[in-house]
Amino acid sequence: MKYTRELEIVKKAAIEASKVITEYAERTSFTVELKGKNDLITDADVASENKIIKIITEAFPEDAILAEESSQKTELPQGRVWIIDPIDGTTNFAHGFPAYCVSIALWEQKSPKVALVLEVARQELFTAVEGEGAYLNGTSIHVSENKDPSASLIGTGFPYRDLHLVDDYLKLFKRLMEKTHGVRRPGTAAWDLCNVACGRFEGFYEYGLSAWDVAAGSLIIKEAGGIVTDWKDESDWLFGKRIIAGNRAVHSFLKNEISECFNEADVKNEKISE
Ligand code: 2AM
Ligand code: CA
Repeated sequence: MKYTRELEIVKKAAIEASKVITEYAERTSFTVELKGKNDLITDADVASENKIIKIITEAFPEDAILAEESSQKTELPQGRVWIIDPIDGTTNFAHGFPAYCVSIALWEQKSPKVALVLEVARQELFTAVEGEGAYLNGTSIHVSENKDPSASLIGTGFPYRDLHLVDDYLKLFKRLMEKTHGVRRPGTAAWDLCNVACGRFEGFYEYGLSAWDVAAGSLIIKEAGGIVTDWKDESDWLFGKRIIAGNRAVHSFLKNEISECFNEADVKNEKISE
């Protein structure tokens, strides 16, 4: 198996970070600050990120880091890059709502090679290595085989910063309420993607997400047999700020529904701001 040591180190980093996050959650004495509009950061995010970066850089000192709370964020550094979200679902964490993750991916030569998402409250550990399948707590997982959109459960995230597409988003939301078993909004994109990977959701879509929210979950879905694209059905999902994921049939259904509800320019390249 390739990347054995990387997987071992990333598991160690995530488990240590999860202990840090749980200590803060149990103390309930963390500070909450605003980085921007509706954009929270707690001292647990910073402590988790410091712990992960320390463990990864000690093991792989040559590798670059792209981490939510401490890096320059608009493009990937050269070479091997660890893409880190120390808490995905900070708003949930800050309110004591139990759905928040550590998300870490190793990016190399244009794609993620190793991925880990640890949902801290449930201790669900999702892992994948390119070409080696996807696992939940060590058991192999696969996307749902249900091809029927009308019997599917769909995950999404609500827009929270750049709200200029909200009317179209709500149009899509209404159509999906009518056409599927339902729509869920857990509030942590990394875990949403893993819920597609293990077959709980048939599909997922969102706009406005950042690279560290989606890097790991996307490899986990692909290794579980699913599809991940941007809204143009192309591969710019890491920095493109628009993502669709699912089994093949429901991915295609969501792609068509999105093109029915959003202008072509918004599907393609209209800017979505930070
Ligand atoms: P974060 O907790 O790492 O910021 C939910 O739709 C997704 O969007 C989460 O992955 C969350 O990641 C991201 N997000 C960023 N800012 C957000 C906010 N203010 N409210 C909700 N989600 C936010
Ligand atoms: Ca985060």
